[in-house]
Amino acid sequence: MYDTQILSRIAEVAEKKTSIPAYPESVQRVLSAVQQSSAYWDIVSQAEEPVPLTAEILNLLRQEGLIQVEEEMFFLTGEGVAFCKENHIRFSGVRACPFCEGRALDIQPYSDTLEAFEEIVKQRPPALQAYDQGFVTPRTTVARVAHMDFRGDLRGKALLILGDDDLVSVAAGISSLPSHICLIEVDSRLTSFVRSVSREYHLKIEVVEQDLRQPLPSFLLGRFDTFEMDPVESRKGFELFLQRGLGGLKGPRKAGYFGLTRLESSLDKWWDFQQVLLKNRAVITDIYPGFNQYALWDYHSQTRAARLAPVPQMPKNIWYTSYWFRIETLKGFQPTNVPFTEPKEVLYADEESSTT
Ligand code: SPD
Repeated sequence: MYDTQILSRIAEVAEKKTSIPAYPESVQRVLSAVQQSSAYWDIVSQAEEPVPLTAEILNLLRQEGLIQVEEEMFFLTGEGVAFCKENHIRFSGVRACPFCEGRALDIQPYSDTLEAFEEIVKQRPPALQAYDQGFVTPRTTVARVAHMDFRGDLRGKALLILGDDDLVSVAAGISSLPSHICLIEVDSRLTSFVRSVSREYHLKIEVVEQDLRQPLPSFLLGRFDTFEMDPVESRKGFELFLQRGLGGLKGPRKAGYFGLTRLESSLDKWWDFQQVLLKNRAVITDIYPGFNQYALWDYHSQTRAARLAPVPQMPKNIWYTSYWFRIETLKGFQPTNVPFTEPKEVLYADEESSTT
């Protein structure tokens, strides 16, 4: 008979060490992930717990003799196998649909957009850690466009994009579907790139170079049907991005789209995000797990995630993914439009973040 208290004990110690909420289920998820894969970054990806927590849980499971590391790969020990069997902790064997990459959307009608987009992005600027950049794959960007169109939020609609290393403005422009596209972006490399692509391909993207900590300029307030963003995931960062997105919308029953990851935000933090949405009279209509797949970024070795890794491995496959949300505003929503005055650091980093 195995001691199931071990899961609670590990969760308790991991939470104490990382200051990230941990549950016996967090430990189970890591044990299940080790059954799916032996490579560290794949385990992190599949466990879907904040990266520092997964790293700590792996360390503790190793100390408890339930997992072992051989040539930098993770395996259950004999004791670990018996423990998982006894406690019904196992990988189901079900994987996301390879055709749609788990997005439940057919992007075939956008294949011309994808083809042109893939060509254009060959010249894109590399991701900068300073702005938490790390762009999604071209298929992901085009899938975002497809999703907005699928839900009736793109065709003939005015689209506001808040920060765009993913280049959604460009893909939406190539699709020719929106009536208007406006991008607000702080990074001058990206504003120059989008301006030049827009000129060359006649995409008519309005580009405003501005830090989102500043209020939206009045000419952008209440002008849009839809907003899109991939926000930083501190609580304050999310709220700031959301305020700017909502500020751009024309009124109730307009839509917003954004990504949230479980690798830098615990479900407890998600609860806070959802409170912010509710407070702002916005309701979640769609959530797609694993929709956003992020290409590996050059600065990986300089991240906290890399420093915390129990083995000195570099990721070989895409490991960073996020859920894709659609929200709608309801009667009574009243966004604020005030400057963000707190130190910049609180926007980017908290105890759960590890790649910013
Ligand atoms: N810093 C790594 C890349 C992360 C890109 N931003 C993801 C934010 C998700 N909301």
